[in-house]
Amino acid sequence: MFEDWKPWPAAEAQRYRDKGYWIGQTFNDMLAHVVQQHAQRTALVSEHCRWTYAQLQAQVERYALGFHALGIRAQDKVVVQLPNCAELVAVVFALFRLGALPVFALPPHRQFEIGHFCRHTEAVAYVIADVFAGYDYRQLARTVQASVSSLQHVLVLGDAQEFIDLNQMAMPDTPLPAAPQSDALAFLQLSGGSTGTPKLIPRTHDDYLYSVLASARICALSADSVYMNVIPAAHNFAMSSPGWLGVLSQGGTVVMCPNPSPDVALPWMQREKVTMTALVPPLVPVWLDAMERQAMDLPDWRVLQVGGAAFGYAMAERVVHALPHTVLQQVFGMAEGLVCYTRLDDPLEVILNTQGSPISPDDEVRIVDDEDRPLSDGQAGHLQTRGPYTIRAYYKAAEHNAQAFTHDGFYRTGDIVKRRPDGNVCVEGRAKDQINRGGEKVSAEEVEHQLRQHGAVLDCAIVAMPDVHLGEKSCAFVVRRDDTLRAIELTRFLREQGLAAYKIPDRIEFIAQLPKTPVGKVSKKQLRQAISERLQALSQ
Ligand code: OOB
Repeated sequence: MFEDWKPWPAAEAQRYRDKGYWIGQTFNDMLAHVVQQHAQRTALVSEHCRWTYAQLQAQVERYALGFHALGIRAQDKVVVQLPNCAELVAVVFALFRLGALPVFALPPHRQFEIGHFCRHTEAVAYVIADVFAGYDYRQLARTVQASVSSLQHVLVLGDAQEFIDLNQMAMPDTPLPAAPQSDALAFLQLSGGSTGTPKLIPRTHDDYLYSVLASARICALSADSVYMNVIPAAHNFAMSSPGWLGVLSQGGTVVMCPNPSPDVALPWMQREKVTMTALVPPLVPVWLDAMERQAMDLPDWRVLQVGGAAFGYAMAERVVHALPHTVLQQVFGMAEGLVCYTRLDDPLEVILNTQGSPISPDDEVRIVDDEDRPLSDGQAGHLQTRGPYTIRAYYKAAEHNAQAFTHDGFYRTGDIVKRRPDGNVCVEGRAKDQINRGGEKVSAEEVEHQLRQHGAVLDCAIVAMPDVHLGEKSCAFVVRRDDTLRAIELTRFLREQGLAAYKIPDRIEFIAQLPKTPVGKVSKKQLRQAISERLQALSQ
């Protein structure tokens, strides 16, 4: 059974315990501790509520009793797809309390992704909001439930229609079973992916709590911290780097903002006296422009984190000038584990030029050439990593695991980096077959596979193309069976397959045949060059 499987070899796990990284506590212990210390402080603010720690705990207990009464048990999987709101936090802690595993979906995911998560994990329940950003998730739940036999319950925040109202669950007075142990799996996180189907990342209480508490220290969080969550709360950056879990671990306040647009988010920053927030690179100029237009001053704002995708020197410099009282912190991380931060007291040169250094002294960073031979500092190569919070395998993906991890347990990140003699890492590029649309990751193979399902597509290849706003967008090169096939027909087809909108190619180029490398593989390098040149010619 997979559930008995331990993500780290026993000897390594013992080493991480002996070194004091894994402290034998769960997120339930963390919450109990912080509630005891800070019961009356504000834990969460969101569109419709403002909860103290005591109120958060009461909400967690209600949800845990309700889920238990429905029959949700330890190790059951529950797909959670909620916008940024206080209830998301309460649902997650309630599942932790039962030892059930949240499977974190993002709001843009549609039936292709949600169906896959539910089937792959044999999820018993699916938690959604009724409508968010104009989209009715109940319709999605109907489609998914009709095709996934394990899915017994759909829980809705808001108007539940025929489903269960999350806030009206029956709560019989039966005692809850024992809470899980710290070495148990806590949840399944989503991988950005470079394969045909999205992979799931199994994280334990021990390893994740370590990364959260160490991140909280690095970011100097305290009970006075007010962190605003504008990027999706289910993403690893927002959850744990140090994210809402880090802030809650210290008794601070988490402000759940449902929309990252400056029209919505900046007034929230002002009203709630936010001290820290995390953005993906494309949001940075949009926020700075809006602040300049409105001559807005945010005197409480101490730290701005930027990560998830490449953040250029020029924009980093603009931040430093535009926000003289705010420290910029670059963050380079991955849901599989390793997170690097520039430190708050680093020299400006480090903050502007690097993506920082790892959380843990025991994060092993190895930079190798194409043949896995180690390179020295200053040389750019493939980043491989192993450590106290980096997984050793994906969830139920034996075949893929054999390629994604080295025989000695290092994760092949797919990133091209170099390490400076001072230990800071600079991200130079990417070797994995992925497009990073300003932090949203698209697996080329996954979308190519879907495109090939169309009868008029003979072959296709998807590559990244440069984009001023997002850094990268996706371009699909398609060899068509006949000339009548139009790009719009292909994008409509992908949408009908239930693919999340951010995965739909931003551009489709028809081509007579795909260029090949000498060994006969599709040359994505040539395709990337072709589309960059074409875009450059068009812009002249
Ligand atoms: C974060 O996590 P994921 O799992 O969505 O994506 C990980 C990948 C990295 O392997 C790298 O390719 C890219 O996103 N990335 C960056 C970056 N931060 C992430 N590329 C260039 N510069 C950066 N600063 O994206 C994530 C998880 C935790 C904290 C922060 C980001």
